[in-house]
Amino acid sequence: MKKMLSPSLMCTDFFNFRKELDIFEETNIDLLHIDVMDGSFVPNFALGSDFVKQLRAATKIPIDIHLMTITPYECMDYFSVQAGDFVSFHYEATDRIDEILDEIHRRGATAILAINPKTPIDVLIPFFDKLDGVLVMTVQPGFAGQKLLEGSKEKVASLRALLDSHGKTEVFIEVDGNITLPNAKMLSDVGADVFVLGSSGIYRGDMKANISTFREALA
Ligand code: S6P
Ligand code: MG
Repeated sequence: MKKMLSPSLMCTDFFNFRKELDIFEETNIDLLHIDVMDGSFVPNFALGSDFVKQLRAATKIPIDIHLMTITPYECMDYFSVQAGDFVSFHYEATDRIDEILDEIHRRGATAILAINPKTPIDVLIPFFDKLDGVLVMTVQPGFAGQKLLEGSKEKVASLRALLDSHGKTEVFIEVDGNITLPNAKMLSDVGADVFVLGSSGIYRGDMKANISTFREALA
């Protein structure tokens, strides 16, 4: 699969959001990463359903919704999950994983199971047949601006090997948290496909130039 860039809109300058969205359109950005935080699964609050509704009306760029909530099933209605969306939810947050994966697919969306830094990769095996992707958190979920956790590279490499050994070569790996240019290259080399770009990725300086640099480095 081609390498995809997914800017984390939680890191946006909301007073300049229209300009940033124009840049994403001009640079043909692949996805828009929406962090949904409920103050329970993570100790913070982030983007909501009204924002997503307006975003859908403003752009055709596909949405990459990252549900950091204890109610991922219910969120699918609130966020009108639909064909073309990428949707991730956390292994640690629910025991309705099979049901949620089925519902994401029923809606024509791409189903991604997310795992926290401390969650081992083998918990994913029972769900391999239903997964389109896995989101590997490379920081503790809840906040932007953290440092990449030790062991992230090894975790992505082992996950790629585990998926491949089960014949799941088409299941992609998304990485989220402190995806700087060097970290993106390092994780790409061991099998990451989708890169969430936040405060340490593209939201400093010239965003257009930053996006081109990532594209060239990951080509
Ligand atoms: C964290 C969230 C992420 C952040 C992103 C920010 O809980 O899921 O998507 O928004 O990691 O990027 P950075 O470069 O500040 O870590
Ligand atoms: Mg995220």
